Amino acid sequence: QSLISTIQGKMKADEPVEEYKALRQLKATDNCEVAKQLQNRDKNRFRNVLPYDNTRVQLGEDGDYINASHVRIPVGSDQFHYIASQGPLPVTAGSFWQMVWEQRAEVIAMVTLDTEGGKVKCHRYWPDSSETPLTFWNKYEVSLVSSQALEDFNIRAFSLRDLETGEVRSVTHLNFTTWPDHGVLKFADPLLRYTRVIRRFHQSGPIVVHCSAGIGRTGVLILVDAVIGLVERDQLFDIQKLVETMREQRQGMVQTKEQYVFCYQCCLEVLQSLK
Ligand code: PTR
Ligand code: PTR
Repeated sequence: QSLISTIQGKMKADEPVEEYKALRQLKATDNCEVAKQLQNRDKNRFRNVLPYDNTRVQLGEDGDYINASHVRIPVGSDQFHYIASQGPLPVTAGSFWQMVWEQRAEVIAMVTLDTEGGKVKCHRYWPDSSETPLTFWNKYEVSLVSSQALEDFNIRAFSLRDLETGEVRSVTHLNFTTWPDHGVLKFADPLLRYTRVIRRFHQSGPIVVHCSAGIGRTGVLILVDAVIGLVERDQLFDIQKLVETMREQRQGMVQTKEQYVFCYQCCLEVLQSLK
């Protein structure tokens, strides 16, 4: 209750805007050397959105490169574990499925369309028909099991098979379809419904979240999901601190001022819905 009035007071006084400005002053906490190596350059969708060396997701025994970062939010002595990733490129789709496999992710939350306004935002790294599985590197086979289109998001069930060992796992793909990049949603409600579905499918392992660059919309979604988790565990939270924690692990998380204010709106609605 007091958290609700604190948040309402801050929003009335336009404090989130000031907080966001302060967040922009944060210094980089690490280098992005691996992301900049010559052999990895083409694996980045944007030259200016790179993972830190320390928190990047490492692939295989050699620690191969993908533009994705571990984002851990401390919760008491425990933590929520997310992976924030760029939208796969044609050359990184195999690495993406390798990451999903190795990290034992059960849920992929995709918060972009593959094309927006005629521009490709993300490579379609999944099969559209159950008759045509996709295979990457003769190692990972992805088959569509079922798909369901809802108003603001699509739910797809995939089976992911390691062709070398024959082991099969289920992966749920939740694609939010009504959120343009750099933009915000008018209402929090569709996103809150979406996070509820994420929580229904997620049992263990990191939740893989990606948009196009993997910082703006991805940042908002992780923040809102973490806040719901914190509230459910009766923990207090501070939005500015949370974004700071996220930005220490991946640069630019919650990219714009409007997205930051939208986080406040979502958190307020989460708290109010509990009353
Ligand atoms: N949706 C989550 C919840 O159950 O509250 C929040 C959460 C996210 C919890 C990640 C745990 C997470 O990571 P792990 O599965 O690694 O503990
Ligand atoms: N070069 C682009 C820019 O700075 O605008 C990179 C970029 C693109 C950053 C999209 C964020 C973007 O949004 P999102 O992380 O939500 O895909």
